[in-house]
Amino acid sequence: MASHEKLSQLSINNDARAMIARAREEGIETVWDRLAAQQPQCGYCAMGVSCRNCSMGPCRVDPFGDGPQKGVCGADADIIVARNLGRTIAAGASAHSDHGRDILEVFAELAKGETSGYELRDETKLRSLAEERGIDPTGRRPNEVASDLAEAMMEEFGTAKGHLSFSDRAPDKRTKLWKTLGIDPRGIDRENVEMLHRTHMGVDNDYVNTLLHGLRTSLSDGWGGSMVATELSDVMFGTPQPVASRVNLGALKADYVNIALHGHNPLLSDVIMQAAEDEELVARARELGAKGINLVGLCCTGNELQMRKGLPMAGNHLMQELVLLTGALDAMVVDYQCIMPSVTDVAKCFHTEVISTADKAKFTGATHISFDPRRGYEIGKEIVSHGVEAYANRNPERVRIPGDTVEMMAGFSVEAILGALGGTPEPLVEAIKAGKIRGAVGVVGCNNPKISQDHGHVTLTRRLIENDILVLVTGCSAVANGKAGQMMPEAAEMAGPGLKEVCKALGIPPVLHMGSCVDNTRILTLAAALANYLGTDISQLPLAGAAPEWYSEKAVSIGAYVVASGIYTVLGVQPAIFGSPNVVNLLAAGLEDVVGAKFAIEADPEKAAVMIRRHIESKRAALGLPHLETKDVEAPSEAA
Ligand code: BF8
Ligand code: SF4
Repeated sequence: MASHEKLSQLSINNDARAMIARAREEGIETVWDRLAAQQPQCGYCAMGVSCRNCSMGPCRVDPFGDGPQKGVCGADADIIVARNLGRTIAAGASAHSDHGRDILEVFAELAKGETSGYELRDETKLRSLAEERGIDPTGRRPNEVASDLAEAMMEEFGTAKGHLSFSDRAPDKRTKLWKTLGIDPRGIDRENVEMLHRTHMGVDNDYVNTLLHGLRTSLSDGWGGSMVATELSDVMFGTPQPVASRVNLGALKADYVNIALHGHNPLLSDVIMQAAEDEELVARARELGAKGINLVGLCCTGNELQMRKGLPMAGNHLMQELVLLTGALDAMVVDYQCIMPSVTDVAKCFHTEVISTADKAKFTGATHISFDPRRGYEIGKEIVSHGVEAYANRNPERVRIPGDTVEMMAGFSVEAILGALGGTPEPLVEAIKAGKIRGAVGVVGCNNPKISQDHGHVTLTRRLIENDILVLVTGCSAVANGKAGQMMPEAAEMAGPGLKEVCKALGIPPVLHMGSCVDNTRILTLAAALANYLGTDISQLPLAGAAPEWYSEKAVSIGAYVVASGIYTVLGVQPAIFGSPNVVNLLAAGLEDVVGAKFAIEADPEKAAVMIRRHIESKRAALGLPHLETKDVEAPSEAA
């Protein structure tokens, strides 16, 4: 059952390869072994034509026409594929939006003075968010403003208001289009619940109608739940500013207590960072023979802390088992999302304690310490103390930390980017008009063991910057690009001449870290600001999105809201839609006429780069800007 592929086929990173080799030596199972054991994966499921929405089923439709063409209820491939995709979007949007609600609830309690370990760190942003919702902050105390803001935001989760205020950030042309199409999101929870309703047997039996609601559901994430998460996290934990950081398993230190913060929500991890500086805890670590306490990040909780505090990152999604294999991790603290159930199994092979913290995300084999914002700091200390005590059980002979860290820069919030440009989008717009920067692309999303780890992110990003395209990264893509050394100001040398000149003038890298996956909303906000500045729609700008190694339902929701917002998006992994040619045609072609953007699917990042460059040049041409002809874009990249 073990995977016998060459290490070089599994990851492009040396430290990952070293730890996969160790897992093989010691007979410890990892994600790659389990992927091999699952082969061949179900072809019906891969094409999206299996359904178990009711107990007349489960059913499957034969995409090649020999077997049944309809489920027991009569649903055909179009209906089944659309329903499955709709549910996938709803699951992803729900994950993001429930994260947003968790932040909002603590924000509301903070406003009432009922929390420990939290502050309103960005009062400027608090005031501007209040004003955006028509709440006048003049002469009022910050916590009163926060209280009103919390209440106004809570209304947008349900149906009380019927409109999401953040969607007003989008250009008028876009919001009018959403209304005309009937996909203007009305409430964050509402759209998700309605998707579950529509996909119950015998409700929405028109695949186009179901998919349009899929777009509306995703918009309730991008311009709703995720945006609430990003903006309130900034108010509570600080709006990111450029900060130096590091990445790789080398972020672990052999002579320190090492604690990894894994998951997505900064609510607890932020107080843990405060607690790790507690003198008593540091003294106890020294008493046990450690030099101190070292925290490292994984996945998006790590990104949140790296963006605001420069926390070093141990790695992205596919590093979560491998970080345990160093034998140097004393505790892995998890909140929720993207945490493989297998981490407790791997941890058992070492001394590492896995500590779960969210009551909605428990793990068999983990120690559960329930998070309570009223005792945030105290709980943070309790968790760090577990890590410190676990250090006593570490076997130094089993410690293997491969390689060193790579330097990277993080912290590019919209405020930081516009700040670097002198407070207005004008210099960026001028650089785009002049062709120094040809366009901008969000390269985002996960790792997926079906693709050599980080190959998609790093190759695509490299080809884009070489061709003067600014790249904005979030989530696991940011970590991948950091490891590849593409996120330091010096990486400007890898960029084409125009982008290099702009990056050098501003002292920024050609690949900008904009945060965690909920922070993809920063990309929406920036795109909207550019479009509004030019008095045009987002779909007319030379922009694109890409998710070269996506795996999660959240990534599907992100892809859908990016396209519904008018941005062409290329996926590197096939979604489960190929059992319905009609659905494929709608998503990869027809949507262009509906929302002004569409999906493309291309597994080879070299080809994806060419597709994106062509798209950007065509948008430039339509705007009357200097552009390249398609044949010039066909040419292989000079630096390749
Ligand atoms: O939210 S990029 S693997 S860690 S889903 Fe998960 Fe994908 Fe990473 Fe962050 Ni986003
Ligand atoms: Fe089968 Fe229809 Fe039930 Fe799905 S909803 S399991 S296709 S009968």
